[in-house]
Amino acid sequence: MIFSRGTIDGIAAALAVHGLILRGGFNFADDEAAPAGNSGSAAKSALLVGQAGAAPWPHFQRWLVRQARGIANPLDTWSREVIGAVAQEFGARAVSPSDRPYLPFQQWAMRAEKLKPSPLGILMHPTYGLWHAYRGALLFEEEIFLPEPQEAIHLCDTCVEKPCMKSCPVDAYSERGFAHEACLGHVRGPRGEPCRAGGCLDRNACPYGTRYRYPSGMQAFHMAAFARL
Ligand code: B12
Ligand code: SF4
Ligand code: SF4
Repeated sequence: MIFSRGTIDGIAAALAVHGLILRGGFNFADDEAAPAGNSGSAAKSALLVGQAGAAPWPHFQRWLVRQARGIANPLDTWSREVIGAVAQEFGARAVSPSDRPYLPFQQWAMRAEKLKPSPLGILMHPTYGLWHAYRGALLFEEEIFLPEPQEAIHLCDTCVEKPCMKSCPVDAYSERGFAHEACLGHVRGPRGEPCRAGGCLDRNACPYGTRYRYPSGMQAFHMAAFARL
């Protein structure tokens, strides 16, 4: 397949039906250990698929009511299904952020959109703030031609107060990284209701991208998946 602007536009249109967007892409370097493409040969390029704000949430919810009750990892299953169908249509191999061994999605995202991590580990987007994520990637065995991503403003650099570092009751995020067990203990415990019901207090304290903030029901869903409530 020859990659043209039209192909990329076609992929974007097929994803938009599900509330998903293309999050940029890149070509693997010749000496890089790239994952396999469709035929099993090393992929030459990747397009990242993700979400800005809660856009896919209503699509996912409509799909979920048609599934058997208690389905495991429903958001991953939905993402694999819809991104897998787009991959098939365009001759790509779809991969997921939850595939094992983990693929370096955040490193890929830093290449594709020139984003940098916030103190929370979540990549900071100049428009969406902390309210965006990756749902998959399309791997191709051809190179793609995309304009070089523009340098993104890293909002954390000019954020003096850093409220995201001051709201967690157990100070789970610090310069030493994320204290996973301390967070889990609090979320599962008697005083964890605010995190369980409305999401991470540190993430919600960030003043940027608030227009894209996930609704509380969606945050509660992600928190339940994270803490296996
Ligand atoms: C394992 C994992 C975790 C582990 C981290 C354990 C650890 N110390 O590595 C735990 C369970 C703690 C975690 C939590 C969360 N995670 Co997480 N996680 C992953 C996952 C599946 C694999 C990470 C990995 O090892 N990759 C392999 C390495 C080689 O790739 P990498 O790009 O170099 O990975 C970087 C990250 O691991 C990062 N990192 C290290 N520790 C942590 C901790 C957190 C909280 C985050 C966000 C990143 C992070 O540093 C690495 C170096 O660049 C990725 C998806 C993926 N495939 O990358 C999501 C991912 C990083 N997580 C994500 C998110 C949003 C979260 C949460 C904030 C929300 C949620 N999902 O519930 C929570 C935090 C809980 C809270 N308090 O709200 C997003 C980040 C999106 C973004 N905008 O940047 C990702 C990309 C998933 C996605 N679908 O988009 N996560
Ligand atoms: S509160 Fe400030 S430092 Fe924290 S994520 Fe938001 S912009 Fe970055
Ligand atoms: S979810 Fe709650 S306990 Fe965990 S880091 Fe966020 S504020 Fe802290």
